[in-house]
Amino acid sequence: MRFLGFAVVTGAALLLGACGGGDKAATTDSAAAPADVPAAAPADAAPAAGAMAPITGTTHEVKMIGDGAGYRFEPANITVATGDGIKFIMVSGGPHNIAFDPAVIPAAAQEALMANMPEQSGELSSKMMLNADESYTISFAGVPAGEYAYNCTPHLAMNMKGVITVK
Ligand SMILES: [Cu+2]
Repeated sequence: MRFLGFAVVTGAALLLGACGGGDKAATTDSAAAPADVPAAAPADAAPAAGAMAPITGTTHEVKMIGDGAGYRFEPANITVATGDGIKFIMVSGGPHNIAFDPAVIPAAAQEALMANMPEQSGELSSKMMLNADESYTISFAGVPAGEYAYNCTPHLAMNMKGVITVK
């Protein structure tokens, strides 16, 4: 009876010992984790450079129209300052979208435009807009000065094109 009791106590002590060792290992792991955080932070911050740059200037409006006179952006040619935005408004004759041709947009501008175009349906292409008053706003903050030709993918053949000049 006494021997049995001793065995039980010893067994409990061993279990406690095992738990203590486990806790100690866990503590060591969590203590090591904070040391990894500073190293990981720059990697996490890097994608933020590709995050949308907010509009800091004027938001211009361009209407997207399809009627008896044809398919068009109005105005088709617009000049904005870096930091301005353009709100494209669906008026009639959709679906319309705003699509830049990656083949003719310089790399630095592509990167900025990609970051500043939410809900892309394709590379440098906005979502499709079918209903009147739907809109799509692109920020030109961080977009280098230059002339950027764009078109409406569904109506490219009908010459629905425009040029945005950023200066
Ligand atoms: Cu269109």
